[in-house]
Amino acid sequence: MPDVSDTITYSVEAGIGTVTINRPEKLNAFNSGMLLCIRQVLDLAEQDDAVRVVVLIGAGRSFSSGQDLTAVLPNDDSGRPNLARTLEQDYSPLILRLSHYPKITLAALNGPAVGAAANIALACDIVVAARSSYLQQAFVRIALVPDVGGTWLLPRILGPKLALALALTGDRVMAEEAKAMGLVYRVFDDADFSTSVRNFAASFVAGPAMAYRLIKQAFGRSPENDLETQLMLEAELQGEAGRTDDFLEAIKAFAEKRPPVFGLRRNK
Ligand code: LHQ
Repeated sequence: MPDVSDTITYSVEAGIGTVTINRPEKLNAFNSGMLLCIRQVLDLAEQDDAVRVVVLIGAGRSFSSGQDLTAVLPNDDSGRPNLARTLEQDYSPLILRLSHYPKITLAALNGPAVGAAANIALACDIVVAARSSYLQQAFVRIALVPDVGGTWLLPRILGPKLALALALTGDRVMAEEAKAMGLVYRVFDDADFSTSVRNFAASFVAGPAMAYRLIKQAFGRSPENDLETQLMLEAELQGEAGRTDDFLEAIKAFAEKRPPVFGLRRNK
């Protein structure tokens, strides 16, 4: 297994690539190197055929407390922090990478996901959360603007009023409430959170990898498309899905009244 860094660890087991944000003494606050490391690990996981799903989780009692507020940040000419540069260099490439990532990504909120971390979690395909965890657009509490894609994603998930209210108040949204809002897909009990996450992630391992990839493409491009364009895209992607060995197997399994076994031959 690659020894990525102390603060970002990576392991692969039974088709699940697990990226752990591992700086528990700072509640997994991000610095520049950690964000770069996550991108490098995503590259490794993409290239590794054994990895079918990538899980992002925190070590200890937090998912992540967001940007490390004690890190030395670049300054502008006047000597004030140049947060735009931090975003452009460290965060935006990660968000874009996640939004175009071909394999399934799961954010597993073992604890609070605050500020930038909340929006990194939401950039993953599916968010699952421990019952005691929460998401927080905490930016306003330190006189900042939601970033890391929050102002793009939140209105699309929640609608404009609720998204704006969360941004203006910086209120914590507990796991069950986040589920009711559509931010979180499943809430698991804290006591067996890691087992529940593993079982949930495992449910994708034996699934149709190419269909997952194509589904992600369809949903990824939907926001920019009108209906006609999206219908054309669906036809194109479905055309591709229909040519896979997995689809042939599914039809055969249906006729034979048995569950399909996907991935028998490698689909490109
Ligand atoms: C931390 C942090 C942290 C460093 C806890 N940094 N040490 C901004 C700038 C540029 C570009 C990118 O985007 C952003 C957006 C952001 O993400 S801004 C950051 C947003 N996050 C926050 O504002 C959260 C700050 N943390 C907190 O409010 C609290 O720590 C929470 C409410 C998360 C947890 O509180 P507690 O459970 O009471 O834990 P704690 O505060 O005692 O934290 C434990 C340690 O972790 C402590 O260190 P220490 O050495 O004193 O034991 C904290 O200083 C450290 N820590 N968050 N973001």
